[in-house]
Amino acid sequence: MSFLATKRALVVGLASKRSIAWGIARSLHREGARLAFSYQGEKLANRVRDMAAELDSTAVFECDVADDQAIEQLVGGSAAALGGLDILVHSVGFAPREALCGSFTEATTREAWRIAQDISAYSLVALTRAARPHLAAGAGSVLTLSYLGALRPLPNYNVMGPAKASLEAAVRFLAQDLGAEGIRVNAISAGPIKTLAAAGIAGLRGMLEHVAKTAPLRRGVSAEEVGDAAAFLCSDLARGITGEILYVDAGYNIVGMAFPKTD
Ligand code: NAD
Ligand code: 0WE
Repeated sequence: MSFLATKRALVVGLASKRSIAWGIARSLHREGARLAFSYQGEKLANRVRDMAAELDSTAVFECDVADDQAIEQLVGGSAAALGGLDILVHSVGFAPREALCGSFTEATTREAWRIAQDISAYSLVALTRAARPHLAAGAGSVLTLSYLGALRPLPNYNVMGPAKASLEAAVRFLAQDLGAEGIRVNAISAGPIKTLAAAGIAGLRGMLEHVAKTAPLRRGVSAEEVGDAAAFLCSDLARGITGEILYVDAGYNIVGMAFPKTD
């Protein structure tokens, strides 16, 4: 199909082959997009460089999204390497580990709140502002990753819930602000996937099993399925869609009450 031929994409948030960013990058590449990547911290440099090479990319930059100057250099370097930008993928989230277990009320410190909001939500605004002058007039697309905890309390997700709520509101404000320039801004709210960011979480296995029992499709979702939805949202096929949160979760979020099997 190659519905992303001619498109140039910057993907932020690649850490391993389990990363949702990897599923997205592979789908974008399959549909013909040219890619640039960033990674956080020197330790990831070689791994991300090797993964980028598998997708025919040598445009790889270090960027901690807490650093405004690093964001400017990343976006400038990527736009220079690709000759402009059409797509920005933001697949970054972080809160201090101590805040992600136990009582929300007790675990949510001022510092954990600040860090979660800064890295998980504000970074979308900062990256989008840096990308704005480079995004192709009339066809730019920005995509971020959210989770159901934005709307509903889930065990241990804690301070990340308000951070995702803030991220989803930022999607709507950015969409309204940049729509006049033809830049679309959307999010995918993915079901739980065993990535590095999820792996260390107590009770993750039980959550994956619960979703697989409860979701309308009676299974979880993969990073590849998120990647395919991302490729659509970032393409001209989705030119009428902006400010939207698209659920890629096997339908889990629509269930009101699960019915135990009776037969
Ligand atoms: P992951 O660990 O593979 O990716 C998270 C990325 O965030 C990593 O690449 C990490 O380097 C990056 N990151 C964290 N702090 C950073 C910083 N200061 N500067 C730059 N990069 C930083 O895990 P993932 O599950 O692929 O997460 C990607 C996105 O998907 C996150 O926004 C996450 O909240 C969201 N999400 C994940 C799930 C899930 O169950 N895995 C479900 C829904 C949404
Ligand atoms: O958004 C996420 C990942 C959030 C996350 C995870 C970590 C673990 C390591 C943010 N910051 C950190 N900081 C660390 O030090 N997900 C949707 C995956 C996830 O995270 C959970 C989940 C699920 C699912 C946390 C608690 C409960 C469930």
